[in-house]
Amino acid sequence: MTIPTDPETGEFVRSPNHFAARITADGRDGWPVEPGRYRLVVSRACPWASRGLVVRRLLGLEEAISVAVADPIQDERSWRFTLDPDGRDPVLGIRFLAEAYRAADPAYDGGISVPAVVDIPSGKLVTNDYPQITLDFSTEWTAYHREGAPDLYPEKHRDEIDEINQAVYRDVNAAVYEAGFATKQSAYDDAYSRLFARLDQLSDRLSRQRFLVGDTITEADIRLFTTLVRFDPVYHGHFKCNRQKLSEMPVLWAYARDLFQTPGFGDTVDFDHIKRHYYQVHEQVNPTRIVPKGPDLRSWAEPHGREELGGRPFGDGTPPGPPPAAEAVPPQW
Ligand SMILES: N[C@@H](CCC(=O)N[C@@H](CS)C(=O)NCC(=O)O)C(=O)O
Repeated sequence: MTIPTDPETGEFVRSPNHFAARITADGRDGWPVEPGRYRLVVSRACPWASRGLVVRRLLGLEEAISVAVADPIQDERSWRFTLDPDGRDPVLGIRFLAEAYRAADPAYDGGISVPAVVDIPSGKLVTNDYPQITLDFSTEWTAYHREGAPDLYPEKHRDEIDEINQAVYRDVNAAVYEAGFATKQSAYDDAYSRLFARLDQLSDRLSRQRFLVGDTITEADIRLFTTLVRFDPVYHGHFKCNRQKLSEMPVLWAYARDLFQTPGFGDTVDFDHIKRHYYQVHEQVNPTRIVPKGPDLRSWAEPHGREELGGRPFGDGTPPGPPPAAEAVPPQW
């Protein structure tokens, strides 16, 4: 995979999300909420797609929105369904996610990214607009949420959640990539500085409260979690985000373990997919494509002690049950 960078500044150039239609309760974009109609295509390696996996689990949308898991290793045609029998997604019947992009727009020649939501009857991609996908799961699919589903985007906290999400996107979610893909020292230095300054600030905030906003789990925690869980296995080494490991930042490490041990979070994480994707796909960063054996993952199960800060993880709701058997990830250690 070629990593696009600006030759002048050495900065990573992120490709825009081209397909931004929304699936809504009123169907105003032509895509109404309808259980069984849409397939969420993910890679368990991808932090942006993994948000969707977590939100879908927490809200109990597994029956309403099915999921396709792509092979963590892309080839030159991008994401492929080589984990499935005959290398085809059993529901969409396609071998490459690119086929759904082309079905939606035959002239499209941009990046093929996950997460992607595909309309099963037509085989067309509806959206790859990942920031909106999870918010719409929370706000448009309410009729199909499980009983006891938490409110991950509560009205009274939306401004605060949006503000934190913006900072976390710029200085954490995206900054790790900008550090790792930089081709000039100054671009790397800038991303590294922003990342650790923001992590310090988040750590300070989370030393006083169990979750980022209010006293329950929200969309803001999910977006931070998917970067933190990849930190020691990938970003610390492969992306050179190495001032400290996550496991050397006590507050953030306990916060990440708290979420990991919450049903709906850790049970979506596949460290094998995560490590193989980053170390094998980014040949510019890791030309030998060797996948490191560490770190030892067993410490993710250690007590976190965050209950002392109070908080009600699911608010007035309840945790989800175990994942459907077909979606269970293998034991991680
Ligand atoms: N287009 C979005 C999608 C999220 C994303 O970057 N997904 C990655 C996997 S972690 C991907 O599918 N990359 C392939 C590509 O964009 O061609 C973005 O770049 O902001």
